[in-house]
Amino acid sequence: MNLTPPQRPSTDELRLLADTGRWNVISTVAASKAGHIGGPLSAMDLLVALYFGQLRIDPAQPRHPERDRFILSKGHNAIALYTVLAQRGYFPESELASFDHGDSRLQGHPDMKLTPGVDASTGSLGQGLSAGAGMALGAKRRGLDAHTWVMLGDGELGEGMVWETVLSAPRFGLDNLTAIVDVNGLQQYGWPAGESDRFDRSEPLGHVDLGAVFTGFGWTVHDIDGHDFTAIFDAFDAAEAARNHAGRPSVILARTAKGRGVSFTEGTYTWHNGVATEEQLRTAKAELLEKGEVR
Ligand SMILES: Cc1ncc(C[n+]2csc(CCOP(=O)(O)OP(=O)(O)O)c2C)c(N)n1
Ligand SMILES: [Mg+2]
Repeated sequence: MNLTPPQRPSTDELRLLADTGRWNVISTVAASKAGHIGGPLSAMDLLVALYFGQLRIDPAQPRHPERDRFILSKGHNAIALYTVLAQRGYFPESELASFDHGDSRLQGHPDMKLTPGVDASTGSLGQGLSAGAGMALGAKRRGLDAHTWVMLGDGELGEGMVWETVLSAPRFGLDNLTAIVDVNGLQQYGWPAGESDRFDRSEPLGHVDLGAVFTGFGWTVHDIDGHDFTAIFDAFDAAEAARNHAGRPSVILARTAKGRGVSFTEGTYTWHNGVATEEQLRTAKAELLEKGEVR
């Protein structure tokens, strides 16, 4: 392995990157007139921490065989991944303006054949963890030290295929696999409910003790605040230290707020996806870029 982990930026630098990333998400989606907001904003701190402080990658060699892999299993959050890839130097930030155009490399869901830095094509929820387990198993069989990270949504955990891998990854001893669940407490609709409101918007997994479930299947669980960079890196360090030692995969249950960082998007399902008005863009910009102090 000749790729090394990046020098971790300071917390202030990470916050600046994340807030800029959030602004890129909401402004890019507004310009392209379609796209997701809530999940990209909840996942942004985790993505910035991964790409700027964790992954052993080289943007100049996106297909380096020994690189760490990252799979955004909740592929509808593609714009969050694109903005962080651009910030990290995989392609120019100006290219974000082409998001979701027919001839763009930046499609509405990630396409590994189009976009430098994208390791798996996703968008049909539930599939990324299986692909990640395959990559992790392949790395073990080839004697590569690469680590595979997979991010899932909490609503996505309703997909049965996720659980096939939750069951099998410990059996294969995949301690080089880490799942990150963005537990933002909201999915797109929810459980079927009454006639007046067709959907129960409460937490998709509010009735499930996720930590106990993953532990029961043989995973090591880290339950953290997904907006606290210290907690994020503590969990990353523990998952990293497990590689080639623990004999079991790790999962990070990252407690986040959907729509994090913008007053009118935070904590509401209505901004799962959406296009901000000019006035909303002004508000978001003021809150993210012009607040004059670091949160
Ligand atoms: C197999 C499949 N079913 C349905 C959808 C449509 N869909 C896109 S996002 C979403 C909700 C996902 O919620 P969650 O996993 O919690 O994502 P987040 O809150 O992080 O955006 C749904 C149902 C899909 N992309 N794939
Ligand atoms: Mg969710």
